[in-house]
Amino acid sequence: MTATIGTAQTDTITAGRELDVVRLGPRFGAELRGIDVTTADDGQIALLREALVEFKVIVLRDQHITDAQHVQLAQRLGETTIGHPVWDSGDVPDEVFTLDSTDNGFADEWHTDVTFMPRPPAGSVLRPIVLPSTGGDTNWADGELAYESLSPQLRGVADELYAYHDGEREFGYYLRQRRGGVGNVWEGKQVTALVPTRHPVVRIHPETGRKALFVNPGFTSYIEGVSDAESRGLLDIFYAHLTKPEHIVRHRWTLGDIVLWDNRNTLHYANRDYLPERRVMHRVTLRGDEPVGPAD
Ligand SMILES: O=C(O)CCC(=O)C(=O)O
Ligand SMILES: [Fe+2]
Repeated sequence: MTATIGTAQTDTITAGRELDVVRLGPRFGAELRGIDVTTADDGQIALLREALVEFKVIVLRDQHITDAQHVQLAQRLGETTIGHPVWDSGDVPDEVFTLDSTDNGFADEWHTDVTFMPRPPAGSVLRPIVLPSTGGDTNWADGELAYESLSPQLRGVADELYAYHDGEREFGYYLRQRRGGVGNVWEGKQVTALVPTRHPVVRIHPETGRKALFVNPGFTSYIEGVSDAESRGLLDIFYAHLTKPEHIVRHRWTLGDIVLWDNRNTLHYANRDYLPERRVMHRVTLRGDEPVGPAD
């Protein structure tokens, strides 16, 4: 399988079949055309999987699928997880996580999905169910671009650091009040508490070997082994750098879209600018591995 990635706006990647690639930005993100996920053959799915690693954020359009087809697509791309470690998404398949603005389902803080668990998802597959007339765009930041554009000196510091990620602030109250302290079964274990988990600040991508800045304001609570002030200062520098406009692509949703992202090297943020209109999204995540850093 070859992937021809040039500097033009439109490239073609080939795997027996061809898919057109329209870039979302100069460095990452792409819309793939010429695939129908309900009828795609194995070659096309392999190409989609490869494009996901290559471009980090993939947009597909005109895919009007059901939850079952959404889960099937994810299962063809990897191993699926349950929807979420603690969230009860209601009357949907176990693999589906529902974000409904009428049930406090917002994502207006930069985050990487589920980094508060030891094995955060490798990827996420998201589609809109209800969209506001305008607004509710989603933004992704590229942690590899951010790492590469840090000064070499700070890259050297970051390479050595570890940080704790904690789901308590976001989901602790929900777990206790809404679930009575009994969440879902994640990685074969019943989640009854959100225990801070330690990850490298720089993550080496298991498939490409590339390094990404792997901290996020949603879940990272502090950097290990430095003072509180140093931890806050370093995280502020990393967050401001990760979310520089040059490191971001933004998607304006239409019903029928599917967006897939590599959750090992990106962060995302959903604009909360459409209230009182309603927005509902369904997400299925792919099982990931334990993050590995340069010092491991
Ligand atoms: O609603 C969105 O656009 C993104 C929500 C989110 O953070 C997610 O699906 O992981
Ligand atoms: Fe998310």
